[in-house]
Amino acid sequence: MTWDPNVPAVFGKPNVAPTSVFMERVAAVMASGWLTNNGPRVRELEELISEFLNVKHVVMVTNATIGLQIALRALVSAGEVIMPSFTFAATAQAATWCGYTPRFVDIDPVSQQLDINKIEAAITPQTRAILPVHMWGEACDVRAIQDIANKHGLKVIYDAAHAFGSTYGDIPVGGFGDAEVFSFHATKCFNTLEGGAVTTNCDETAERLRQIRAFGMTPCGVDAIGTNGKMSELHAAHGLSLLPELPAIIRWNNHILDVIEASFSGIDGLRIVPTRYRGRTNGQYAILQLTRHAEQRDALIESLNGRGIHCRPYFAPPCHLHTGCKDAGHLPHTEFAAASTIAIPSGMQLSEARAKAMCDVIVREFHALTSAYMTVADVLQRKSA
Ligand code: T4K
Repeated sequence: MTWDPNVPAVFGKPNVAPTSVFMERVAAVMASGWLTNNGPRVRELEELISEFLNVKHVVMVTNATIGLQIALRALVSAGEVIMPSFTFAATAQAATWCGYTPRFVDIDPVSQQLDINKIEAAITPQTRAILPVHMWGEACDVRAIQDIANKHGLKVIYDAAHAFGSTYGDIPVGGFGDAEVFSFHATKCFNTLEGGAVTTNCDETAERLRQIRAFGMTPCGVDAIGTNGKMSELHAAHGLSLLPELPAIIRWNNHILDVIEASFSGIDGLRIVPTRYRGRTNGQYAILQLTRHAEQRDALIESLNGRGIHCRPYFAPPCHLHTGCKDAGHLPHTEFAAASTIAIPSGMQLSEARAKAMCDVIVREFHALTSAYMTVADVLQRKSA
């Protein structure tokens, strides 16, 4: 099959719950007279997710950004938090919003995850926590990270925004470190339109998370600085209606990722970032990297967008180059990843044949752009010779 640009594919296209199932729940919520603040659907979803992730406590929140803030507030006192710079702005902003200082560490160029060999050199007397990201759904090296944290007396909070349904070996992401934070934004394979969850196996942490989620209130008063991180019943209703579909979504995502990986295997200058070597993942992300000719990344995105393949650069610029964070110096692997990475369409919107046809277009456009570039470069070289 050839690619039809009139039937576009979109990075981030939401998975939506079956409309009739969702609308039935919406009607029940509206008739119930209980719309938010730890309502029955939020509690039901917390229970189902707790079972799914095999973790003791699940605290639903309005989004992962607020979830990260709540987890940091619950676990960390003022100081520095070690994290990757190659991540969504939310990871760093959650820490700065709470008054903590991000200490950015470079990534491993293969996995695009926080380089565990560089963590210890970044630890100072002010360091309080490590905030690694299960990048693109691949679980971090949780054992190595926990060893470093134990040795230095640090908390570990995982940004698990991408990793709902992923595993480390056979163990689901959700119970590692002191807490893990998931995003249930519309673009995630499982979503509550906007939403997220903080998970932990610690009773005391869970109690604190719940308290901070609702203004720091206890039955007797207010004894913590809290926020409003409560999820509404309508958001939970979407989650409840989509959750039964998740196993099929994960299966198909992974099948399409197989097709995409096979299509780029052996193509010089392009690779798919590996995401399935420490365990299983939700298969949601197909992340393409230009290992050569990264200067053509934006031109490639523009050309693909014009052909109905809607892609995005991530995460550019990386966090250490954001306003207010420009003190981390040079992080070479992070900067190269930010300049060379493209999130391409994947998952439920693609059939096998469409996935293959899409990849063929990407390879063809890459070759067209880079051979043109080589010609110009050759001309310039010849002129200067
Ligand atoms: N930590 C990490 C590592 C994260 O990646 C994220 C978020 C967070 C923390 C914070 O999670 P939340 O606070 O959001 O729960 C998107 C998502 O908004 C964001 O959730 C996600 N990560 C990030 C990787 O991607 P944008 O600004 O690129 O999203 P947006 O809304 O422009 O959507 C991207 C594409 O998705 C669009 O170009 C088209 C498609 N799309 C999007 C929406 C919302 C649709 O087709 N339909 C839609 O309704 O950040």
